[in-house]
Amino acid sequence: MSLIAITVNLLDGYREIGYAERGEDNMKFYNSVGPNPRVVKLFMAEKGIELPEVDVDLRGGENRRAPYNVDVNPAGQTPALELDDGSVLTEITAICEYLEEKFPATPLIGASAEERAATRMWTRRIDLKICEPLTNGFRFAEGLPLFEPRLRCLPEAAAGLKATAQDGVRWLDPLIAGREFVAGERLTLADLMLFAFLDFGISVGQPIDPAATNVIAWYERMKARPTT
Ligand SMILES: N[C@@H](CCC(=O)N[C@@H](CS)C(=O)NCC(=O)O)C(=O)O
Repeated sequence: MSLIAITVNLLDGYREIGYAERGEDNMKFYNSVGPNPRVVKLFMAEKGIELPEVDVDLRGGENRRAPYNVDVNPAGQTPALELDDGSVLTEITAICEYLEEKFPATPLIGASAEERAATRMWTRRIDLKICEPLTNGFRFAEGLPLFEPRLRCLPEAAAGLKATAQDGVRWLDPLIAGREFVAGERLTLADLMLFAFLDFGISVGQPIDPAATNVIAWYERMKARPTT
């Protein structure tokens, strides 16, 4: 956090009378379509954080060209969070961890070491078992025309990746039986990530397996939240 000078306007000019922390209102969120930016948007909405936004034209490939992939994110992806000192954070879990520390009210990662560890465990499980294969299943099939010029695509893997994501959903299903949220009785980053990606999956032809009744009931509860 950088400091800004507090000044008073005197007859002979401005005089510094102290310093204050530069506010979070100097942060800037690079947004676009897609489930990854949506995770952070949901995280901010649940916490009541509002930041200035820059809309990146992902379909037009703006994220893969200079200046974005030089000045903002060398990985050429969204989202990104520019901090008030001008540095840039990327990777949705890192961005959410940062926001949690800056805005600890309404904890979505956790208020204790145990809660934070549990959230990170569930977030990682959901990312690896569901989000990654679901997204790559899309990129290598329906998304192929958009993604083939951008990254190595494995169309032959698409069906297997989609099935792997459904395996992950079926694996999760009995584990959340009787729970309000993925990690128990509190809303966490794991819920927001799972919701954003399952909702995206539904929109691109990867519906939730109807046999996963606990996940479907959880999804409906999440969908009814005012923030989603
Ligand atoms: N691991 C990254 C994934 C970011 C990502 O895949 N973003 C997508 C949007 S949902 C993207 O930029 N896709 C366009 C592209 O790769 O050109 C994160 O956690 O932020």
